[in-house]
Amino acid sequence: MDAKSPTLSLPAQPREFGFHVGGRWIATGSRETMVRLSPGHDVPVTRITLCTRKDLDNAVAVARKTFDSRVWSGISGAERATVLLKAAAGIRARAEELAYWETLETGKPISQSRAEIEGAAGIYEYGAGAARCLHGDSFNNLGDKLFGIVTREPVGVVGLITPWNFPFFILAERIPFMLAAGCTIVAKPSEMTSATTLIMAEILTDAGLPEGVFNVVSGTGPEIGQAMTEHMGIDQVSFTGSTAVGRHALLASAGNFKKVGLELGGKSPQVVFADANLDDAADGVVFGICHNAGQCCVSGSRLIVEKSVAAEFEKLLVDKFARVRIGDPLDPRTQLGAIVSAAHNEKILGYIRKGSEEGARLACGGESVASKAGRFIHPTLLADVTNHMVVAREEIFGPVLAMITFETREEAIELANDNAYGLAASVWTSDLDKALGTIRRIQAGRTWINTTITGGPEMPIGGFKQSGIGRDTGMYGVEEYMEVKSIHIALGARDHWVS
Ligand code: TXE
Repeated sequence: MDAKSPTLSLPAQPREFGFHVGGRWIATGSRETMVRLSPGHDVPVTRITLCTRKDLDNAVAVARKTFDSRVWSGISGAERATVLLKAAAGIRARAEELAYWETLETGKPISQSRAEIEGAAGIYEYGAGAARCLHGDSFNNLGDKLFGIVTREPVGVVGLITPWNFPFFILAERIPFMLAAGCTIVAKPSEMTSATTLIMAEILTDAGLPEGVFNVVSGTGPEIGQAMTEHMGIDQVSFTGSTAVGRHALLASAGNFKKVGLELGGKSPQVVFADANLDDAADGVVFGICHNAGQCCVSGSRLIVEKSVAAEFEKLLVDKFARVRIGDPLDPRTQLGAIVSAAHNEKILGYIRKGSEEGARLACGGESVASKAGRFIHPTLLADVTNHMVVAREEIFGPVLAMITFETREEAIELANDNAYGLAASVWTSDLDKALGTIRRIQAGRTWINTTITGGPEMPIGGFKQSGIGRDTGMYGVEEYMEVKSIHIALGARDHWVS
């Protein structure tokens, strides 16, 4: 594999970032830093500041003061929308820069980064619309002497903790909704992928967001992330990451009973019935496990296929997996990029070994791609898997598909639901009754019929069971960052209690 991109070159030296609080860059100074190596090239690409707890306290104080000043929460939805639309334009103007740094830090293909940046701009535009659509309820049925109004108010200061798999896109699935609601934010990106979150702070400032509304404190999870979940000055935490750390975040948030939104892991089923268009289904299943090298919370990692077509479907998958273009993430032709870190790479390969030990049959893949630099794993199909094997139960978070067969629809539903996670699911069939009848009984927050991993900001995301709490995006995503207040208004003369 050629490690050198035909179109984009690697940076001569790592780009240095300070951090961004109160609408301004703050220089690293004497703080420690962390250098990020590009997963596809093993070359230093960014240098990130490891902020201290004091930096976090300062950022929270700024966000609090800004919230209380009502400079953002007190203006109209129309004014908030103007800023969000300018932010979308700012993203588009810097799209190529954002895509470049996103690919360098994550190892994802540049074509994918470009599509995500464009998609993210659209989410800010949706957020602008949402800011103007917020409304409450009124109750005219409380009798002639009482009238009720229900309003929504921004929750306050939100702590936003994001992961490394979709640093910019996940940010876009949160920020516009928090801002539409009128909240102020302190964000902490994954220490592996902070660049585009920091750039976003600059874009928002340039778009006219008042200083102190959006603040970024870079640093590690155990230090800054943990401190955020514990922080008494934060009203709500939005955490996206592993289920283990999510549980930890929930417990740590109990200090001031802050609201907690969690989007966690998944082991999402792809249910393929014999009457599906098998070629389409195989293409969708391959995309669903290869997109972002299987490092998506909604990767379709458990294939549940009807036994009568299992052999034919397996052949289709093996053929398609072999044709997925693996390579330099900076090459626009690449479809499957690098694995985010050496430790994660080892974890994925360990799961593949575990599958073989448990009796799964390696139908294809199973090993690293020989390359001069970076780390890549061939798309892997583990066949003859049963639902109790570790490879069918745990989130592998790599291009590794576990194939399980079923004979009846009841069995398919049972297999799909027999897992601690409930983030996403797909069903493939040409029978609409069967499709809806099945999807209605699968415990998952984001589902698809005859497609996978697609959608738009209108549609809510989030999980059932151990995949999380709460919903992001859509109008549900704005409400997530608001408190509900009931206002009771007395009408007419009071009937006195004291006679
Ligand atoms: O996630 P972490 P990691 C899953 C996936 C992956 C595994 C581990 O299975 O293999 O998680 O990935 C911050 N308090 N997902 O280790 O540690 C951290 O700095 C508060 C699924 O990268 O959960 C980062 O910003 N925050 C997932 C964020 O949490 C803490 C996406 C996520 O990191 C913290 C990523 C702490 N104590 C991984 N410790 C998805 N749902 O898409 C760390 N963090």
